Formats: sequence, C-alpha cells, structure tokens
Amino acid sequence: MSDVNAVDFDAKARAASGQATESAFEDAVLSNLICRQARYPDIATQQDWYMALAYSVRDRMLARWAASTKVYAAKDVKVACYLSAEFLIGPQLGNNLLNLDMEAEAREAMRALGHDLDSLLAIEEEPGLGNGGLGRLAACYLDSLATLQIPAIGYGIRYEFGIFDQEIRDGWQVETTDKWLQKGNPWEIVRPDVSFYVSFAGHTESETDADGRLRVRWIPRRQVKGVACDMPMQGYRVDSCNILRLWKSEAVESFDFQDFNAGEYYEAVEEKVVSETLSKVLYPNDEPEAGKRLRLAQQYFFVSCSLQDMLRMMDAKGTSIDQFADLFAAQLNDTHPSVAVAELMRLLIDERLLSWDAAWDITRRTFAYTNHTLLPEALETWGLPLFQSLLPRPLEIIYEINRRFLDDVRRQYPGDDERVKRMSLIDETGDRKVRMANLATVGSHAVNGVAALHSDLLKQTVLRDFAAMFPEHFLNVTNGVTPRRFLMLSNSRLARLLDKTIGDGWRTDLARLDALAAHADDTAFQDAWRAIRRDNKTALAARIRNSTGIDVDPGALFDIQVKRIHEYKRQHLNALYIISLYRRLCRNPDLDTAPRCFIFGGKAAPGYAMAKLIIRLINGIAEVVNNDASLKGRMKVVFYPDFNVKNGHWIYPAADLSEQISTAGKEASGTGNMKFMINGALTIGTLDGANVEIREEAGAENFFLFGLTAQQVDELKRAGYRPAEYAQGNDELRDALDQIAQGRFSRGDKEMFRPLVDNLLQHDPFLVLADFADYVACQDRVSEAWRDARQWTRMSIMNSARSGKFSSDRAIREYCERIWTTHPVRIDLAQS
Ligand code: 26Q
Repeated sequence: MSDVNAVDFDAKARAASGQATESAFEDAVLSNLICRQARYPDIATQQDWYMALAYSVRDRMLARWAASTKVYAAKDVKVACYLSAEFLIGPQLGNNLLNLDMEAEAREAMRALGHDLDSLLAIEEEPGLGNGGLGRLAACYLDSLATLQIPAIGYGIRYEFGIFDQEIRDGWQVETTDKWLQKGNPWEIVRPDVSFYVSFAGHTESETDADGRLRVRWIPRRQVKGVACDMPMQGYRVDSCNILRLWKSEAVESFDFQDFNAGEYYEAVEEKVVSETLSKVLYPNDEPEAGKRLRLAQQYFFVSCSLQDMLRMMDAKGTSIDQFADLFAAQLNDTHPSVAVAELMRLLIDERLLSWDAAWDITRRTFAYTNHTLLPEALETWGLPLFQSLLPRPLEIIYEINRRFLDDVRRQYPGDDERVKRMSLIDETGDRKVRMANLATVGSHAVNGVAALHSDLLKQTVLRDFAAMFPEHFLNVTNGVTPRRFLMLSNSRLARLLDKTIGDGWRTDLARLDALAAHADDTAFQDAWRAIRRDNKTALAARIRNSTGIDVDPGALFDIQVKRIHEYKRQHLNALYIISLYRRLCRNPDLDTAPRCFIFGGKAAPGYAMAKLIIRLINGIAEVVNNDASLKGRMKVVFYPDFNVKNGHWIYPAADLSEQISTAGKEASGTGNMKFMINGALTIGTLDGANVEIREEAGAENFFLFGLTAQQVDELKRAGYRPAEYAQGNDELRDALDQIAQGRFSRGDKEMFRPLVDNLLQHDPFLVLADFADYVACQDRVSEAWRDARQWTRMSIMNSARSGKFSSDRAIREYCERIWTTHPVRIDLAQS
C-alpha cells in the first residue's frame, strides 16, 4: 500500500522524529503529524496524534475514492443520490479502520509510536448532524452503499452546530452547543472549486424569448454560495469509497470594496454574516414555528446545490439532459428535501430550456420518496406567505404542478371535489400552506414506508388518495442498520465468537447468522456468549459510574430504553412500571425478584416541555430508588446523559432487554430495536413499526409482546377513550400516579409533575394508561424468564441468529433493485 502523500515525507519525518520506524503506516502518521499538523513528536498532544492518525487513514481512503470516482465518471454508470437534511454518521476513525481492515496495523503502528489506539479513538468528537433515527438511517445506508459497491453520493448540510449536547442538572435536561468542529475535522475535504449559487426572495418576470417561448426570470433579492465539503465513506473490505457531500453556505464574493461607501460596506458584511448563518445550526425536531424561515432556506439551499452538482456531473460525462434520470436516482429522505421536485423542474425549464412535459418526465423518473412518519402533526407544511417571499419561482412551479395534477385527479374522479381538496399540494382549509408530502408523492415514481406495518398504514391514512390513484408507486422497504458499526465495531468480542462459530461470511451477509441457531442449546457456546455479554455489561457499568456516579450490578437484568424522548415512545410508561415495581418492593421487602437495572438515554427537543418533564421524572425516580438501602441493590435507575452514536456503542451490546413500547401505529419503524436485537437483547414491545417483523423473525417465543394493536388503538380512540377509568380500575397504576402527584419523586414538590399526571388522567393521547396493565404483566413474564439463565441465553442467541433481515445491506439491495435500478460497480485499486 503506498500512501500517495506520505512517500515524499517519510525520510523527513524519520529524521525529524529521530526514530527508526517499522512500517509504512507509521511513516505516514509521522509525516502527517509533522507536515500537516506542524507538530513534532516530543510536543504532540493526544489530539495531535489523533489527527495525524486520522489523516493517514483518510489518505488511504482517498486513494480508493479516486479509483472509485474515475470509474463512476463513465456514461453508463448510474449514481444513487441520497438527499437528507440529516446524517448522523457517528465517530469515524474506528469505523474507517474497520472497513479498511487495518485496525491491527494501526494499533501496532501507534503502539510503536508510544500511543494507545483505544485512547485515541475515545477522544474523537462525533459529527452530530442529525436528530435521531432518520439521520442515523441515512448514515447506515451510506455504509451499505459503499460496501455493496453501489456508486452513491450522500447530499446534505454541513451544520456548524449539530444536535445539542445534553447535560443533566438537578435532574433536568440542559442543552449546550455542540462544538464538533472546534478542533477541526480531519475527515473533511473542502472543495472551493465545487460551489454553486442559490437564489432567495425577490420576484419573477416573464418575457418571450427569440423563439417565441415564454420564459420566466427569477430576480432574486439575495444569493448564497454553497461550497462542497466531502467526507469519504469507505466500504467494508472493498475498494469502493463514496462520498458524503455536505454544503456549507458562504457569502457570494461579488462585491467590490472599492465601489462601496462606508454604509454599503457594513451592509455587505452584514449580508455575508446572514449568508453564513444558513448552514450554522441543525434544527431539533418538534421545534415550534419560530425560526422556520431559516429551516426552509436550509432545505432549498442544500437541495439546489445538490441538483446543480448532479447537472454538473452530467455535463462532465458529456451526456445529454434527457439521460438525467438514467444517470441519477435521487431519494428524498422524508419531505425535508422535497422542494427538490420544484427545483429540478426550475433548473430544467428555466436554465436548460426544456419543455414542461419533458422536464416533468425527467423529474418523476429521478425522484423517489421515503416517508418516516404517520403523526399528522409531524407532516411538513409551509405557509404560503413565507414560501412566496423566500422562494417565489419554486412556488410558481409548485402551483403549475398542482394545476396539472388536479386536472388529472378531476379527470379520474369526476365531481369528487373533496378528493381534489385532500390531494391538492396546497392546503386551503385554514391559513394556506404547501403540503410537502403531497409534493414529494406527486413528484416521485416510488413512495415507500420504512416497515411493513407503516407502509400499510401509510396507504390507509395520510397517503390514501395517492395510493388509490397510483397503487403501483407504493412499496415497503423495511429499515436496516449496519452490522459493521453496530456489531463488529461496538461488540468486537461477540463478532469474533461468531467468526469462530459459524465462519465470517455473516460479515457481508447477515442472514448467515441463522447458522447460530444450531448452537443455541450448546452449553459451551452459551457460556462463551454469556461471558461476553457480562463483559459488555461491566464495561457499561464503568461508564455509568463515570458519568452519573451510580453503581450498577453487571449481574442485574439490564433493561434499556434509549431513543429520543417523546410521548409516543412512552418512556413514561416504563417509568410508571418502575414505580410500581419499587412500591411492590417497599410493601414486601423480601420479595424474590430478579435484580434489574433500568437504563434510559435520549434527548428531548429543547422546546418540548412534556418530554423534558419526563426526563425530570426519570431522574426523580432514580434519586429515590438508588438511595433506598432497603432495596439491597435489587433495583437501580439510570438516566445516561447525552445519548448519541458514540454512547450507543457501549449501550446496545450490554442490553438484556430492549424497550420498544411505543403506542401501536405511531413509530414508523424504529432502528434501535434492530441494533439491540443483533447484539442479542430480547425485546419487550408493542406491535408497532418494525417490532412486528422483529417478532416474526425471532419467533413469538423469543419476544415479549404486550399492548393494544394499531387497530385497537384506533377503535378505542373512536369509542371515546377515558384514561381516568383505567387508573380507577388498577390499584398499582393509581398508586404510581398518586406517588408522582404527591411529590414523592420531586422532593415533596406537588406542582412539578402536575402537567404530566393531569395530561395522563385527562387526555393520555398515547394510551399509556390503557396499556399499563398488560405492560406490567409482560414485565412479570420477563422477570420470570430471567430466572432461567440458560433459557434466557438461548433466547438471546436466537434473537441474534434471526436478525439477518435487519441489516441495512438487505434494505439497500431492495432500494437498488426496486426503486433506483442501480448496480454494483467493482472498484479495484490495484487496477486503477
Ligand atoms: C422537521 C421540520 C422542522 C424541524 C425539524 C424537523 C424534523 C427533523 C427530524 C422532523 C423529523 C425528524 C426526524 C424524524 C425521525 O427520525 N423519524 C424516524 O425515522 C426512523 C428511520 O426511518 C424511524 O425508524 C423512526 O420510527 C422515525 O421516528
């Protein structure tokens, strides 16, 4: 392996360091330390060594990236473009070492240089460029795309500040800014030469051109420049290396200082500041209206840059515009990038002078849309006045798309005015709004949900009329997660046991884990399985002690719920159960019950008061339970602060029980459920999202099921749900709610949790009380099952064995075959 940049510097590096190096990689690290970092070994900090190592790994990837790009430039190669406002890629060093198959080499080189690889891995800041599931899914898909050797580009925004860091003070969530770029990002390649202008505001003018065609000119009030910042995405054990291209906003440098008087100069600088704020910060979900204009501007900004970039590549290939949809498939990751439908039309019509019909045909063949939510309040809409003032020309195009589309609807459903209103891209029921899901659906040739149940419900609810009109457009692609990061990297000891037991074919074909089933009853294998899980729990216990001061027993059942905090995910149902268990132990101190450690993690949107109150409640319970000596350590409650990808690495492999307890019909898929399953946790869950398929795969006997079905939820709500009646009819539930109301978990403060208790008793929109009794009964079955360690281990093994379906490799294969018609392209570094 030759490191392109390193070679010239080797001698210099060795001379400067006064060391004799033993490997080319060691040379590379030294030369990066000296020539890129401008440090010499004697004074270099850990951070310097981390950077030097990262740059050396990056150099290897860039050699593969160059080989890949060269091949992708061919006319007949189709590229999958994944458009997403979020990419939650997690720490990169460990994953890149894994995918390059060079961890041992790097460990040895760093050891020779006097450094411990694990300590260097630990100091990496993760790019938190996403909120949760949707952003992490995009990252898993990039890993699978590269591993499956699919030419692909991830397109998004280079937020300077990603998702906030979470601290817990006095039991409350406190947000602090994410400073992931403070020490520099060694994985990023900024490309000032790949940049595009994006227009905002202003007005449009129509004119007839020389050929007698009507042309529209958008005279923007302001333009912003987008600059490409690339991060290499290396496939596992292949030479394919794709990129994640994130756009950073900059001011256009068109003004000439000479021409300005002082006033204009300051205005110009101010303009620069405004332009640069565009890619400043990621919006948390569930944020209320405020600041929305910037959010729409962000979406249009990254979408326009990405589409212009695709057109640039098309031109570079020398292909004609009518081939566009054969060169690119563009996936809309939820509606966040769906303004792309209007923007591609604009680029094709206004800038490439295509006819409407030709442009529309290309647009629809290019886009496909993935929906990630059924919650009506989460469906994206934009008020017309805002849209009009920010994006006047795209709005005109949306009107025209709508006019033509509604004509089709009327033709197909004569006289059905209600249907026309429902399907319109413009909601006219109150303040007029653009409905982004309708725009994405109409502008795409394929629409998919993210789990079987979700895709079904999608067709029955939010997109019903569209599914009736275009049934062939609707399909399901159940989500998946990458086994590289979430098994090989974070549970390497288990991965080695798997290699030893069933061979390493599972690493690129997770379905082969099925072969584990034959070992589920083998006591020696079970012992090895348990020993590894025990070690993982001990490692997590150490981190818990470190971050919270709480001592937990690795022998206890680790019962874990980590995900964004949201009422529909029902962390408070879990909390109510914990209180009822605690009360049982208080009433009966000798109760023979399995020791449990309840672990929570997750961020609440800063503006979501109820979610923040749930965090406070969990911490209030933890304070009481953890300090109650009479429990003799049989129960512990932990809120693990700042749950993110990095912390997830320690959490998933240490779970015995995975809590997937959302109200049926509300969680589109869930992906944490899959991460737990792959690592051998058992699931307690409702029939929601991908839980349904997890249970099908694992077998009903290896899954703890409880709760109302989506249909029952619907019926109960229709019949008039009265939550207070459930409290009346259940002593444990009433008692638990009373305890909260009485201030037991708020140091006597009876007001603190009033909004939560009142909401549950009076509204309970997510049927927490209706599902409580069945949840408790199910938890009792869990405790019972835990008593039989062999049986539990068997179930744990069976869960891993049957988790093959939930690999993102399977999901990406489905996208490639059924939606994108993209094919693997073999890259060979040696041949390039
Ligand atoms: C929208 C408008 C303004 C500001 C923020 C947002 C916004 C941002 C992020 C809305 C939603 C999100 C994220 C949604 C999300 O993560 N959805 C999850 O997607 C996963 C992957 O498909 C599923 O597994 C989860 O079930 C789903 O909740």
